[in-house]
Amino acid sequence: MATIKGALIGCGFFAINQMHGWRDLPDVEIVAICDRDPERLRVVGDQFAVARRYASSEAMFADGGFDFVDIATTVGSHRPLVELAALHKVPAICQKPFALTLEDAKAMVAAADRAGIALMIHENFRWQTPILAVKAVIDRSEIGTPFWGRVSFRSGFDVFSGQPYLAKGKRFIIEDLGIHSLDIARFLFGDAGRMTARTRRINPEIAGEDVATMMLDHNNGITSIVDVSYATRLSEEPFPQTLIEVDGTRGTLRLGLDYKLAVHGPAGTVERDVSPTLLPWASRPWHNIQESVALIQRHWIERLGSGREPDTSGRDNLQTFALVEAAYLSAERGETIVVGDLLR
Ligand code: NAD
Ligand code: 89V
Repeated sequence: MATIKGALIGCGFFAINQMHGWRDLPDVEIVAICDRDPERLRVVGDQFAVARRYASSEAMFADGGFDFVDIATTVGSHRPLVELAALHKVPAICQKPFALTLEDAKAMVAAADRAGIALMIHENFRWQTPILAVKAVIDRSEIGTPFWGRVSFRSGFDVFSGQPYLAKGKRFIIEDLGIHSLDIARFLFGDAGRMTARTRRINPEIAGEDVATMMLDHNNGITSIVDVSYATRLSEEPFPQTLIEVDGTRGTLRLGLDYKLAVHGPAGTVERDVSPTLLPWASRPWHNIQESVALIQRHWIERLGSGREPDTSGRDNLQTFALVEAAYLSAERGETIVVGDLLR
């Protein structure tokens, strides 16, 4: 198989994981990188031996020579960079959050469609091994038909030390982390038509909300709670584990701490360890997220080859992003929001 050549824009905190993931994939090579910060360009270029280095994304696209671009910058640059990729007809992966606004996200999907390029959002949490294990239990009907679910991420981890920009935005936990949890809720329970949310800011040193409780009415009748907090001090710090509860007509499942999955069905209770693999370049406690990066990248390469739309395409992620917008609107107005109204 011929080598698939990629380029990466944004050589910051999280891009290191993406570069490791790409390096592990046979037949994929990152041939060019771009960052407006020369130090980040040097660090990542040297670590991964990438010779072509650019301060300007326009210059990198003008030189070309790659089959896809991986956009790993923070949200403010996502729309212009996806539009630039579309202009050059280069398939693009864009980190979450998709965009600053739902209008931007819709414009990005339209630009990709017009250019005829694939657009995938790097929404990796649904690719985590424990989440895939939960999905498999539901799909095998081991607990019957789900009627209620909870997707929960509660932590006191100092996320701001690695990602200082998260302390500064007017929006914080729903946009940055809740977006993953909402996508998991969609992945497990289907699209949701109505959203009711409440938010709080507990940490006085940050600008945005750090606690959110969201209730989703899924189109198939399931009710779910998605709750996220970075203000929860527990005796055992669970970061970055997502805990899941699902009640079905014939049983229940509980994804608990330390990746323990308990399935209680008609024949009794079975407990399994669904821990993620610790990849050679990964480090605890991030290994769950890091493995999911490798898995979503493999998915991208497979879909690029087959021409089929990726599972977390831009089009798919509009639904997740609409839930984010709906949650903020609901919390602000104290009302339930009809999600479909935002997508029109
Ligand atoms: P960061 O600030 O550490 O890195 C971003 C880099 O992009 C910086 O080096 C910056 O100089 C560069 N950059 C920004 N705009 C640019 C432009 N227009 N052209 C060239 N370079 C540009 O940020 P981060 O923490 O690595 O986060 C990046 C993205 O990854 C964010 O959207 C964040 O939400 C996301 N993220 C995702 C996960 C996940 O699990 N999916 C985890 C962490 C972060
Ligand atoms: O996935 C993310 O975007 C990260 C983290 C998991 C730490 O919230 O910001």
